[in-house]
This record gives sequence, C-alpha cells and structure tokens, in this order.
Amino acid sequence: MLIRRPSDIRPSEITDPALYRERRSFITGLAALGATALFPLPASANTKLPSVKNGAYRTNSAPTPYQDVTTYNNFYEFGTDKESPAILARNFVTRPWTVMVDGLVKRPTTFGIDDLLKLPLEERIYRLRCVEGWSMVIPWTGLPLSAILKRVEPTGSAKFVEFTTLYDPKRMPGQRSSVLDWPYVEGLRLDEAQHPLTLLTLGLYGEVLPNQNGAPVRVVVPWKYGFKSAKSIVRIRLVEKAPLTAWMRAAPNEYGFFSNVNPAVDHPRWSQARERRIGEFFKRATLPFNGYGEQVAAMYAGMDLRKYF
Ligand SMILES: Nc1nc2c(c(=O)[nH]1)N[C@H]1C(S)=C(S)[C@@H](COP(=O)(O)O)O[C@H]1N2
Ligand SMILES: [Mo]
Repeated sequence: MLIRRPSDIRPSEITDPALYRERRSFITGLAALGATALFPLPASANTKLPSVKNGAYRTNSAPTPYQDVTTYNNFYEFGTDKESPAILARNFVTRPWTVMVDGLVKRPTTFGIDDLLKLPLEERIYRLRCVEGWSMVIPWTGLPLSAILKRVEPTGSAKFVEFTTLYDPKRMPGQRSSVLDWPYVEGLRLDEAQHPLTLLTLGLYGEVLPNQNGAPVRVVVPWKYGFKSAKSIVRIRLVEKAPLTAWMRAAPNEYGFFSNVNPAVDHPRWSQARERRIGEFFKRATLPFNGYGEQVAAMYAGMDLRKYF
C-alpha cells in the first residue's frame, strides 16, 4: 500500500481498545443486573478495528460516552428523531459495499469497503458540533480523505467534491418519507476535502462504525456543522461547480454550502452561540470553526463568512 503513516506517529501509540472496553464491560455488568432499561445495549458488539493513535488530533475534554455516541444520532435515512437510527439501522446490511470515486479525475476508482478497512488507519479525537446545538467528542478511526483523492488524481478543472449517501428505500426506511430529497448529498470545496483534518471515517471507539453512525464509511469534517459529515457514502465525485446539497435543496436560507461552525452567525430559527456537550449539564460557548480555526481559518481568508455561511 502506498499510503504512508505520518512520521510523527510512534508504534507505541497503537490504540488499546481495552481502555474503551472497561466502561462497556461495566455497562454490561449493569445490564446483567437488570439495568437494561437505563442503559440500552447495542444489539451486537462491533468488530474491532486496529489503528494507530494520532496524538496531533486530541482534546482536553473526555470523549462522549460510547452509549451516547451510538444512541443519540441524526441519520434521516433511519428516522428523524435522535433515538430512531440506533433502532431502525440495527439490521442494515453493509456488505457488499463499494465507494466509487470518479468525476474529474485521471484514475476513477471503485474501492471495496474491505480494501479501505485494510489501509493504515489512524485514530483521532474530534469534536463534532451539530447545527441543532449539541456536540460530542468522539475517537474516530479513518484516514485522511486526501490520501484517497491523491490516488485518483483530480484534474485541473476539479474544484469541489460531492459525497452521495446510498439510496435504497428498501434498506433505509426513512427514504420512504419525503422529508429530504434523496439521496443525501453533501459537498466540500476541493481544498477543504484535501485538508488534513477531513477524515474518511470507518470506525469509532476502536470498532468498525456502528450502523447508526454511518456504516460502513462516512466523512467527518470537524470544523463544520455535523450535517456536512455525510454517512454511508457510496460515491465521491470530483466536480467543477459547488454541489447542490440535500440541506440547501430543503432550506437554502437556513443551510449554506460552507456551514462552518460560526457562533456569530445565527441559524434563522435559533442562536448558534452556545452548545450543549452531550453528557454535560451546562452549555458552553461555541468556538469559531468549532475550535479548529488555527488549522482551517486561512482557507477562508478574505471571505465574508456571513454571506458564505
Ligand atoms: N446520510 C446522512 N448523513 C448524515 C445525516 C443524515 O441525516 N443522513 N445527518 C448529519 C447530521 S445532522 C449530523 S449532526 C451527523 C451526526 O453524526 P453521528 O450520529 O455519528 O453523531 O451526521 C450527519 N450525516
Ligand atoms: Mo446535525
């Protein structure tokens, strides 16, 4: 494999899933005592996913408990309330699965999911801030999207990247409702897609992605509102013009193409100044670019971020 690990990762930093599992076995213990109603368990334990910890991407905050990460979700293909995805995606089958990377590239390639899983993966702790005002801190496993983009060789006319979620109403019951114009489409400017923070994500908490979190593969773009991080993607297309995203189609005055986390620009129906970290009681101030400004602000130099919201 030609993709190399960044040189700053030492082998001693290999993830120890036992650390994460301690808490889960505690919960399992409680379940055995009859506390299942308080701590509903996932239907089955997911497969471990080996990775190397990339210490360059961590935070002082404790990760959001696995239980919250996997039971409080936005995934409209499996219902519009936060609890539905964990229930309705339980039996979602993610094999076989391919991701087609095409459009304005020299080498269009279809990646099989099991080949992606064999690449050298990293674990990075990212905060994810939902446009609705909550946030989580999650240890994600994946690889920089830039590594995949490099392999397909974007042509000079490629300016944007479009992500498309699977469309299959038989398997995704939420798609039988017209709450969105399916399939779910998202997009990034090419430089954003190539930014080292943008993670093609295959797992969390040292396991393959739970279905409700976008199995088997999604993107995570931590300086943007959560909806930019499209789940269960089947196609990544390099294009010349900014893709028309599912949310812009649904409500163009509420959701812009960029959707960088910005406490100074309110959503038309609510303030974006504060957020509730799931598991915490008090709200906290939302940071520009979700706290990743040092890494990403330069990409927007000179842009009016009120206009390009
Ligand atoms: N295909 C698809 N991707 C999606 C969504 C969706 O409804 N469909 N919801 C988005 C929103 S609004 C958020 S906040 C995040 C939530 O990711 P999580 O459930 O893993 O925390 O997924 C995003 N990706
Ligand atoms: Mo969201």
